[in-house]
Amino acid sequence: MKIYFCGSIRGGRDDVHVYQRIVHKLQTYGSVLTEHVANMELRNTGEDKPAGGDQAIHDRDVDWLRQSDVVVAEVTQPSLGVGYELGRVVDMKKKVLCLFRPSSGRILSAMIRGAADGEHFVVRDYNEEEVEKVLDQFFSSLSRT
Ligand code: 6K6
Repeated sequence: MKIYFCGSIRGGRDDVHVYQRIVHKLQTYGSVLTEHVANMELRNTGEDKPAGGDQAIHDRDVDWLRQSDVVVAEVTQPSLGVGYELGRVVDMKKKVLCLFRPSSGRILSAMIRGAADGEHFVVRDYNEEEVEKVLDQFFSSLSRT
């Protein structure tokens, strides 16, 4: 299974330790196309940009989104890029799990919470300590569909 993980980069790297935990668990279900999102060394300044610049990043990521079987997004730290990826993927009709931590004190965008349809697009509030259990529940529900 090919899994696309979304998490904030230029939106801010405060939650990178949570992304690491999620990617580590996702790797037990399949291959994570975007494991760099959880890389502690990747900063939000742009200095780690690959050759080809932003257009190459965009085109490669949209291509990976198309190839993926399932998309998991950590949406607590607001990120334009993650919002854009989720908007694109809704039109691809893939299974999406959005993970949000209410303990952050933030309120999730209505455009993400309101996109939940109980079938393709799932939004799940969670605490960091239960993240592995929440992922297990989501992936076992996939194998039943
Ligand atoms: C490193 C530092 C700044 O930029 C980079 C290299 N950039 C990216 N490399 C790979 N994927 C990226 C990059 N920038 C954004 N993305 C994609 O958008 C990822 O798949 C993330 O899920 C999302 C993050 O968007 P922003 O707006 O928070 O950067």
